[in-house]
Amino acid sequence: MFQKILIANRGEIALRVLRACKELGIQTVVVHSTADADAMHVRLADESVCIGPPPSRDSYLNIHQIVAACEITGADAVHPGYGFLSENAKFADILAAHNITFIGPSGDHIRIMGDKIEAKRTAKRLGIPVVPGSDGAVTDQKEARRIAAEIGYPVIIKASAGGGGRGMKVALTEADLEIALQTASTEAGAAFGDDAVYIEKYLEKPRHIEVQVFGDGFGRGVHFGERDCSLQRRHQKVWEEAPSPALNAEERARIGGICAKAIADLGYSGAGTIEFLYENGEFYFIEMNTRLQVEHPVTEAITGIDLVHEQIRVASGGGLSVKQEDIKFNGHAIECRINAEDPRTFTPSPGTITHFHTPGGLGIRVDSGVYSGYKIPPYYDSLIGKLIVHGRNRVECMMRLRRALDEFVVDGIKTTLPLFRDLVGNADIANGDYDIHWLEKYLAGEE
Ligand code: MV4
Repeated sequence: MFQKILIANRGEIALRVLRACKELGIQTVVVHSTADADAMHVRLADESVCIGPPPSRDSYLNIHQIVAACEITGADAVHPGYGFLSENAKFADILAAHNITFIGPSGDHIRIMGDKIEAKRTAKRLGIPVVPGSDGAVTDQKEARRIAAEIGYPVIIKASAGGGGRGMKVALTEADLEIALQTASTEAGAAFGDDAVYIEKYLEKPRHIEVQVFGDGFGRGVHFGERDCSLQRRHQKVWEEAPSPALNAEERARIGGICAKAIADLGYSGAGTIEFLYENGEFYFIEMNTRLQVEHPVTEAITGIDLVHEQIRVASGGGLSVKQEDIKFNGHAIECRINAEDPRTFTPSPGTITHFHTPGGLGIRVDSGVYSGYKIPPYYDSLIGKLIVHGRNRVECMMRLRRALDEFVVDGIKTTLPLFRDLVGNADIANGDYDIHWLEKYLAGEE
């Protein structure tokens, strides 16, 4: 097991990882920018190293500073959290070259999944169902027309170097195809330095369902069920839940089994998320994330398993603490992302939190790095905390969520709490009846 882990992140996830390290008896080092000297995780860590000024590229993305901090403090592993360097293959390779363990998959696995064409090809080879479309990059208009005619309109053009909603264009008919292909490719070249694009059948009303997987690094793979993350705004998740209100146990076991086997065959190590669009009872792979995700606590709530413990165990060569048959699903969990933003316009609202009171009681978890008197710096994303609620079933979970939202107090800044108080009283949400477009329509006043 590791002696000392360096946490290369900030905010609630840095605290989340720090807690796991403490429980495992592992020493902690945090790196932080000058803007985060007052952060909770900096206070709670055994050691801290200031690695630069507020802009991320000069601090949380500065690989050389982070490697230097490892060497100065004698850290034997790095946990990257999510965002920042968590899916940076070069970072994983550089740490390996310095005999420091990256708590995550190999640089090669990160690289494969970062290239969306390669990821899709790999998924298909491993027996994961994918969205019908081109087999690889599409360059000329004639080929594009042939593929689109074959799969049928509407189609979507996606950048291979994109992901997470960046660099996509929809063509409703052949009349839109030429411009969609041209602009998608040009924009991808400008944004990512890679103009490769591919074509898929455009699914009009899917849900976003993702499967939590783990590889143990010894050729075994397991799944921890799915999360439904359909409630998004501009590709930012707002509300996530597990299990998905749309799936039954049979569908869960089937798609979970496919994903676990794929992870085993890939020889993957650590936590991963396989993302699907789900429509008319069918799953269609879109992307794989090679990190721990923001919404991992809903999976922890329904399985009772600490996923950060598992990441650390796997990275240290100790394997997973559970086999597939030990992973049991219990009840229902919902996560609300509390952002320092206007609840209607989503304009960031940094500043001082004058009063912070979190809800408690059975089934309530709050993951947050903020406190009364804390000043939110304007340089980073606006997530200030996550409310995760668990119940024996979805109805009980929603009852508890409504009560917990009533108790939650954040004064001094605007937050997205009022949005959740609206959502928890909405009939479609109560019925679990929503797709990936529901939230944007609701915010536009159409639902
Ligand atoms: C799609 C799609 C419809 N059809 N692919 C957006 C983020 C990126 N991960 C994939 N995305 C989509 N891919 C096909 N073939 C619709 C979306 C999409 C979306 C997906 C998940 C959650 C919210 C979304 C909002 C708009 C579009």
